[in-house]
Amino acid sequence: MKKIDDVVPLPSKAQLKYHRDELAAFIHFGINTFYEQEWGNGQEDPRLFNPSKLDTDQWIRVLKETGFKRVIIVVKHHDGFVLYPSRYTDYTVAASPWRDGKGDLLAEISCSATKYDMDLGIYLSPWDAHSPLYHIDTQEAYNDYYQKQLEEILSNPLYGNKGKFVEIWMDGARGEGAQKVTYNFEKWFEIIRHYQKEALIFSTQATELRWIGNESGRASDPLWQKIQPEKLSEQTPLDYLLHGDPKGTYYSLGEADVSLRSGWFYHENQTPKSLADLLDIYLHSVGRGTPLLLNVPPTKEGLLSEIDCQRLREFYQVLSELYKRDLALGAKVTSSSEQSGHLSGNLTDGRNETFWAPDSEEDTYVFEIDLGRSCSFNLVEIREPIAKGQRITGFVLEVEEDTGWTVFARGQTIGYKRLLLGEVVEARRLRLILTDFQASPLLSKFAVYRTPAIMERKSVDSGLEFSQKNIAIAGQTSLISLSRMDGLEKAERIRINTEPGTGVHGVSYQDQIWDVVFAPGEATKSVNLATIEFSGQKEVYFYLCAVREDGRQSRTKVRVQGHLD
Ligand code: FUL
Repeated sequence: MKKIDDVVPLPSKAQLKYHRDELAAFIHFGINTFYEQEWGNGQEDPRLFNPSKLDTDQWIRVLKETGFKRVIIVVKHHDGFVLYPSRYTDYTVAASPWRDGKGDLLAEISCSATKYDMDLGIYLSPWDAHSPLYHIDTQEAYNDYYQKQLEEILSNPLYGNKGKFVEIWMDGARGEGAQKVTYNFEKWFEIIRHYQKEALIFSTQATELRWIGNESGRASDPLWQKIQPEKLSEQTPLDYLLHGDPKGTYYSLGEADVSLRSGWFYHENQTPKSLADLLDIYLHSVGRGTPLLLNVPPTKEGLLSEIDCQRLREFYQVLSELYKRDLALGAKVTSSSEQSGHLSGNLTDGRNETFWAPDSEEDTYVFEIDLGRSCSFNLVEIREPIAKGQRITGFVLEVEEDTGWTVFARGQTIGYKRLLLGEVVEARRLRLILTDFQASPLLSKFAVYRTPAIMERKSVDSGLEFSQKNIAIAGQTSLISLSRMDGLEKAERIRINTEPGTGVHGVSYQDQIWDVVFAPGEATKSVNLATIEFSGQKEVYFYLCAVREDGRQSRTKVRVQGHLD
């Protein structure tokens, strides 16, 4: 058997584990929950924090039962309020009436995580609006304060899943008016590595995990799980985060984060995303080879709301159903080149560890997969053995229909796992052509599924169109109109709402929901969209989404340009 060279950079053991975990849950819960706001200013009264029915067992149990493999708890958001009684600040749960000031939420969730064996991570916001030390004149003392909190958490055996954390989340956000404190990342990272050697670090720097560049939970194609370390900073262009770098020298796993609801914190008037939306997010995150970090915010009472739990159960059920029957399992695969010990049959042997490798250097590699009978399907899963490095950068997938070979899907990167959803086709044979690769390609899996009906891609047109996209200048209110192209004869109520992109709710735009009622014959309605004044050159975006009574949807991206200072 020929030796198969690795293509560096390679994922670490912990990064590989996160690839395989696929699903992580975020929990935003804190003083903001009680103020029903997204960002606090650090002056919120801790006496309002009183989750009367708090039950972290419920949180973890539901998340475990619905397929999540790790949970990241926000221990401190930008307001500085801390969920455990810290020695280094009194702005904590100890100043609240909850459990008579004797509570420790981090200890409670750790206990639940240990009980259900759920991996745990923490979010500890580097920007702290409450701390009087958060000022450039006292930044050394501030860095020290943050470091002590890290140490306090990471060295305590009562915290984490059996004392262990798998992830430390250092958010990059900082308010417009906030001091430009320079963080001592090197020192902080050192502390993390000292106490929790295996924990992955998420930050704006070149650490194991990077932000995927949007808050809509969607990765891109191409998606490279590597970067050039010197290009990562607080100013990294979003596009770089979104795609990674084909010339990257450092393995950087993109994490696609999004909230189940429009806010990160729970708001009574918001509802969870539809099941169809969640599945679409899944296809664009996990289905592009990168983990999905889905936020499920508990209510003021301290429970995951029943409607959210229900949505998670539906999500889990559809995914379980989806993977139940691989139509290509055991299928005969022929390829233009294969190496003994790494034959193309490895693609359909149902095992992720075995893989195909070519025997010769070619410009393209072609595989033919024979399902043995004509099947109807609409989803194909392809994997590279990512432990040996990411390689493929162009492919075409075809199916043989009555009329001959037609393209089912095309793409650039494959990575850990690529899911390709097309319209339902009826075929016996599929053909995969690898057209571009950085090094001799390898493949570990090829599977074919017929998805549950809710995932079926229908080529229906929403019949809706937004006017004037890319309109807003920070602080302006803009009139946006929505036109309907069909169903004019009927009265119809259409819900329009804002959804996060890279713009943060309450910072660059207001969360808004409009229920516009079209009268019979009426084709166009307008709404007033408010953006918030923020300075800085950066452009951010969010979405406007319109949903018709019959479920058809249309989305438009709204770009917001900050004011020049
Ligand atoms: C952002 C924060 O500003 C949001 O509030 C939220 O925590 C999100 C996950 O990260 O940068």
